[in-house]
Amino acid sequence: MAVERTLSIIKPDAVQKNAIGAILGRFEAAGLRVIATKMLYLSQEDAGGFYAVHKARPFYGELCAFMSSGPVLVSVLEGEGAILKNRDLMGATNPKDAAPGTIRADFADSIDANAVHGSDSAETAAWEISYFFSQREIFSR
Ligand code: IDP
Repeated sequence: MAVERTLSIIKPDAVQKNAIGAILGRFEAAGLRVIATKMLYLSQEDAGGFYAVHKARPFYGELCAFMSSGPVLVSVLEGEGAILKNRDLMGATNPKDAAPGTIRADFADSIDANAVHGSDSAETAAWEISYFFSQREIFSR
């Protein structure tokens, strides 16, 4: 399997719950490596630009407001099949549908406050990583 990079965001609800370490620990235990990370307080504009793909969706305003409601931890994860592996660790978007043992099943409260974001394709991952990180901030092995 190819070594990939993916963007992870620990959302404001999970940061508020003091779950940063627990969530990063799950990535590491699954063989993913944190090769860049930083804590940010997104503005509505930062969140809106990041989620521009969802602009036409009815929940866009709510999503941007939530993502700028408190600090987040953005990270780049690297490893074999990192994109799908991270999505598997996260679980379904709605925590009610998330499989037991996934991050969203264990830490998320609702479909909007759902603890984590993870890129959904290689193309998206490259764009999302460049949205938050410069090359000098990424430390691959
Ligand atoms: P994903 O985060 O599992 O990839 P997407 O469909 O890409 O899910 O949606 C992006 C984010 O938008 C979700 O993580 C969730 O926070 C929010 N979202 C998606 N659908 C709804 C909804 O129906 N109501 C409120 N928020 C939603």
